[in-house]
Amino acid sequence: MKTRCARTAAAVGLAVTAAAAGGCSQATSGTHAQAPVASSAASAEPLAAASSATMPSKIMTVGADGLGKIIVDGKGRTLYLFSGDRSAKPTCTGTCAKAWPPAKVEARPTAGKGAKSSLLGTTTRSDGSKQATYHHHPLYYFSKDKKAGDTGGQAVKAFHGQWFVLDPAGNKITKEVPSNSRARIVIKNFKYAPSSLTVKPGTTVTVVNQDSVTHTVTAKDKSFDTGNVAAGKTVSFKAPSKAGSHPYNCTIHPYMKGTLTVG
Ligand SMILES: [Cu+2]
Repeated sequence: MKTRCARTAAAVGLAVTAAAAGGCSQATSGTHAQAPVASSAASAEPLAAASSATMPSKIMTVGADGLGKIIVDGKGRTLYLFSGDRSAKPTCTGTCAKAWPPAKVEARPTAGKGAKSSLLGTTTRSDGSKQATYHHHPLYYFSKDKKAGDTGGQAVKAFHGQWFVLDPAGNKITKEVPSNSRARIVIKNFKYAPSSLTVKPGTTVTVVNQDSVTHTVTAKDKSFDTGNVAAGKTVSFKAPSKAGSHPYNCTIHPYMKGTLTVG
């Protein structure tokens, strides 16, 4: 660990050695949940600052609806590659980097669940900052993705290239996101995904039960209730017509909880 950190710091140069050292001590501490990296955000532009709050000290995979397993940061925020990057040298700068904030890091990220440690790396941007790479692809956020699970940048064409999510092997996924997946709740492993979903009033919400037991999606305020959704079945219900937050759970497994926000 020490050898790798020393090498990383040397490669980047004197200017960020202190930052890199900070990253190293963090990496050796074994805790990655809340990276103490806020100090570097002060001089960054607003979007980059927003993304630096979720710097990918950890890279992992999650199942994204309609896309399969994709690469995300430690907080579940979707990461993209840019087809315009022909090598590990990032070419998205200026206006591009405002729309697609680079996943800046201070040290090589660690591999969380599903990610391959050997595919993780960093690259140096033209301004000297460091950006996380996966399978040599510089990683970016999409500025319109607001929360974990958002994949609004998938297959978007912008800045003379196209943007794609990555599979666990580090290859681009070219599939489009199914248009109906925005209002979908998938039940898997006794969990709702996403556990927090925001839809427009009256939207038809599809519920897919991928478990081998029956579940329900039942609003505490009774504004919606799927009733029993048998294993493997798909049902739908209509979201309430008034704006508001509607916590729900499974009447069979009350510890299963989610929130549907209408707004
Ligand atoms: Cu249940």
